[in-house]
Amino acid sequence: MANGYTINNSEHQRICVVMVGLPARGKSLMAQKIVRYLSWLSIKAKSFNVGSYRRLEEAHPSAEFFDIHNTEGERMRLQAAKLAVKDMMEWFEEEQGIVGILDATNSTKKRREWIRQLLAEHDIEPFFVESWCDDKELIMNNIMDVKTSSPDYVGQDPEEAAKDFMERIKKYEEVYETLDDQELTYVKIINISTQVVINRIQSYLQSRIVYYVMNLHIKRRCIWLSRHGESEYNLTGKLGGDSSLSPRGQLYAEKLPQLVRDAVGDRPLTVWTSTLKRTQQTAKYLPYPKLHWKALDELDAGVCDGMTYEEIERDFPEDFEARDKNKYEYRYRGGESYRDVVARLEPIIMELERQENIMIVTHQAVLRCIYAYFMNVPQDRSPWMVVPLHTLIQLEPRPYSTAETRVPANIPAVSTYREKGTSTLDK
Ligand SMILES: *[C@@H]1O[C@H](CO)[C@@H](O)[C@H](O)[C@H]1NC(C)=O
Ligand SMILES: *[C@@H]1O[C@H](CO)[C@@H](O)[C@H](O)[C@H]1NC(C)=O
Ligand SMILES: CC(=O)N[C@H]1CO[C@H](CO)[C@@H](O)[C@@H]1O
Repeated sequence: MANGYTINNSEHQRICVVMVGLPARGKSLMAQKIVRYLSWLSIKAKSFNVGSYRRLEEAHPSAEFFDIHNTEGERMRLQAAKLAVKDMMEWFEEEQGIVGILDATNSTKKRREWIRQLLAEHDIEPFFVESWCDDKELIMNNIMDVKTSSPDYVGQDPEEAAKDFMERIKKYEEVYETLDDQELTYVKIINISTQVVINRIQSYLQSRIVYYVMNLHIKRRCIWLSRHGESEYNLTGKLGGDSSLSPRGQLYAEKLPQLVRDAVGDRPLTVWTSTLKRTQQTAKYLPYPKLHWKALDELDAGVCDGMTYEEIERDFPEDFEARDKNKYEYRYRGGESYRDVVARLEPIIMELERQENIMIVTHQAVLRCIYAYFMNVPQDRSPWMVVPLHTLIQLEPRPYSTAETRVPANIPAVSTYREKGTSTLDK
């Protein structure tokens, strides 16, 4: 079975991304996004949050706990950091991890040196990622998010929690040393990418992570997804091709502007489609700027293009079975696999991270891959997800999850869904 990485990691490197930055600088959010992005690209990644280890011993510490002169607090924090590192090392060894993320404050040079040495002993490369910010408004917004969602403050008065949290930040500020160690590999993101400082980036994998975190922003926005309206091919169950919409697909295209207006309101929007007729016809009546991307074209079914599932099962039974066994890896003869689609979608995901409100009208397999990225759906499940025709999907990325709403257009369509392990013959 194919086991190649979508991102080239030919150096067989193991990297520990060490997050650096004061509280409320969006470190955990960044750590989670890096994990989600790399996992989507089949790179084994996991985040180890020191705070959650510390919480095992001290669930609701006060700001005093974070005072550098509080020896008991310092002992417990060091203990938590050690536990997190120990679990991470085990994960690298036992689960063949590639990118481990140490999500902690690590505010001093001394602490960074401690981690660097520890990693060197295990042949793991340290890569420091600092989120540095002195924009008061950004920090306040982050504090609001933290005090409403941090497990440290469950059940506490929000005002008190915010005050305590600001005290805690002050304690860290007293000892905080920003990254400027010439010999370390690091990226320092200042004021959410207003300025980015890069030092000693050495491998391809590191440079991909740098590129990714540079493109992140934290503005509120939504992404809307829709499959194209029912096509002529869908009526006959054929795959691929470049057919036009069926009459019911056409109805969906006509109803879509109202559906989108109700969801989007007066926010600015850009519509992306594939280069195929059925997505462009679906988006035809949407009164927004449009872009056509080749990368959004449907999964290429190769020699099976234009065939029905029945014909494939009859003519290429072993292919039909192989695809059923591992739909993510299966590559059509002369065509593509889901893994191939993910690889060509990477620039789309990068651009989506940079943009604000975007609507994408595309095809079933492509939509599944994009959806899997935002909703963190594992690869054994994503190719089997049900994405109905004639439905608008709204995704709203939030600090710790993505909220989803589905708006059906109530226009009937053939179901083109085939369940895993089912035959299309003799039915
Ligand atoms: C970050 O943003 C704040 C507020 O806009 C500004 O005052 C500050 O100078 C910025 N810092 C840097 C290093 O760009
Ligand atoms: C619907 O038809 C299009 C061709 O018009 C095809 O690419 C797509 O795979 C079909 N959907 C399914 C799941 O059969
Ligand atoms: C959460 C965490 O481990 N932070 C540590 C980073 O480094 C400083 C200085 O050694 C420690 O005091 C923190 O506990």
